Amino acid sequence: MMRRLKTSFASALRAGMLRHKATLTVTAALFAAASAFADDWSSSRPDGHAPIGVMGDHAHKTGEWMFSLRTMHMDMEGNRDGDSNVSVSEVLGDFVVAPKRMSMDMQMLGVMYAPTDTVTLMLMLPYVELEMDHVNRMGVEFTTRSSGLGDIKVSSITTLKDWHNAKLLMNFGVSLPTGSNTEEGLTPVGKVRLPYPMQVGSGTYDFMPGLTYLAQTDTYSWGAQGIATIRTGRDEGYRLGNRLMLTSWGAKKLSDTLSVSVRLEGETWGDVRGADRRIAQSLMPMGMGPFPSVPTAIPSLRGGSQASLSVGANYYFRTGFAAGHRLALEIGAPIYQDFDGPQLETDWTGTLGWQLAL
Ligand SMILES: [Cu+2]
Repeated sequence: MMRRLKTSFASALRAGMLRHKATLTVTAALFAAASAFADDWSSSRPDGHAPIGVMGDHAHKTGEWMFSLRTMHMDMEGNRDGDSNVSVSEVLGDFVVAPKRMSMDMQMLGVMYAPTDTVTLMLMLPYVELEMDHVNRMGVEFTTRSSGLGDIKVSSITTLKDWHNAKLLMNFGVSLPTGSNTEEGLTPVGKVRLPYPMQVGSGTYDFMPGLTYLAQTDTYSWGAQGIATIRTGRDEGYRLGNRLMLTSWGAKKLSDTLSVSVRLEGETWGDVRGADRRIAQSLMPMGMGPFPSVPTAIPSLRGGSQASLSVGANYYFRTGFAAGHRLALEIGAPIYQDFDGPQLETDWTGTLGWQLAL
């Protein structure tokens, strides 16, 4: 008996690479079949990460690191009060200066690390560039710009519940006041402290609690996330309004490397509390009476709500020199906007991202 076993073991060894290859193929086929039926939630597929506009959407396994870079662009043009458009001349009827257009660009470096299977830590380092075009009552057009390191966010993502094909995660983040909120810019009345939306940072410590839900089938995945931003204290005499964001998405896996997605996002945010005394709320043009300066400088004209729809694609490199790398793109536009206005309305947003887990 022993001899026969020994002989067959030896002949198995002698069979060498060919046999080994066959075994690997069978094992791989079994694994593929098992994963097709087991329905366990997996991040190793293109839609294993949410659309790139969503952050803190997934957890990692113990010891795993992930690095990401995102470039985000937002384009705003035209004013809106409530849910209807207002022209520049209507804005200039009530204010000395009217904003016409604004763009926001953000480059964001993200690092994730999982000390345990339950908890993933995340650090986000943004670099922000803002630009706003205006026109005043004299017809003079001018542009203000600000840029710099934004508010650094540290957060944790905790797995609360792990079903086979679904997960419930708890998000908790703190936004640190590393971004400047004392930016200045040149205007027709000289160098002034720029209004609230042109400041790079919030100025305050902000808490960001939230929940994320994820689910997958063989070819589809979907998820939902809600994150609140709760501002604390005041800086320069004010704090920005609190914010609530709810989003939900669905994705279809077209192949092992490519998935496409649609996402709905709703956001509501409050007015500025308090006021920065250096941001001029009124001006006296040509010796006339004080007039409100520009809508962006008025704390009670900052709140609003909006809903937007985005489409996206995730690409997950599985082989070759880029194996493990991810590229993703998402483009969105509002379907509803309602502001304590006038405020500039968003026309479109885009996010391009790269991710690598090690
Ligand atoms: Cu990650």
